[in-house]
Amino acid sequence: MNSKTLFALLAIMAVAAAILWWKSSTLSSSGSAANSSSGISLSTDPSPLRSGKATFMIDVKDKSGKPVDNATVSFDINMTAMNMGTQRGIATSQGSGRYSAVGNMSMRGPWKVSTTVKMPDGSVVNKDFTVNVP
Ligand SMILES: [Cu+2]
Repeated sequence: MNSKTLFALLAIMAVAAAILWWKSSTLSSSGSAANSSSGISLSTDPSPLRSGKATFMIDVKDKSGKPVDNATVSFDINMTAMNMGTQRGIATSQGSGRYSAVGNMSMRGPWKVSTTVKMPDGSVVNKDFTVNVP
């Protein structure tokens, strides 16, 4: 195999890997990188989501990447395109910088999970996530 063929193969593999990675990342954050100096990330159980009850895990880190335990994490869950009623409250601290909230995904489609995190130093960080119920 000459080096041109090898390069073409490597390029194809890189594209395939990128597609797989894109397909496996079901969560997309709508917060821009510019306003996320502190880290707020979201994961779900089940993942991917299904219709019905779901647990949202919100992980909070400070600017140096350390988990933040004494934050107040408010959440608001609704569909992106219609008002499905109010599902909001304060997420429960689980330790290690993780906070959990339960939502009821009563309809398939795109949902928005808005989080507002009040850090122990009093600063407030907002971050919205879009999740899909297939
Ligand atoms: Cu709906």
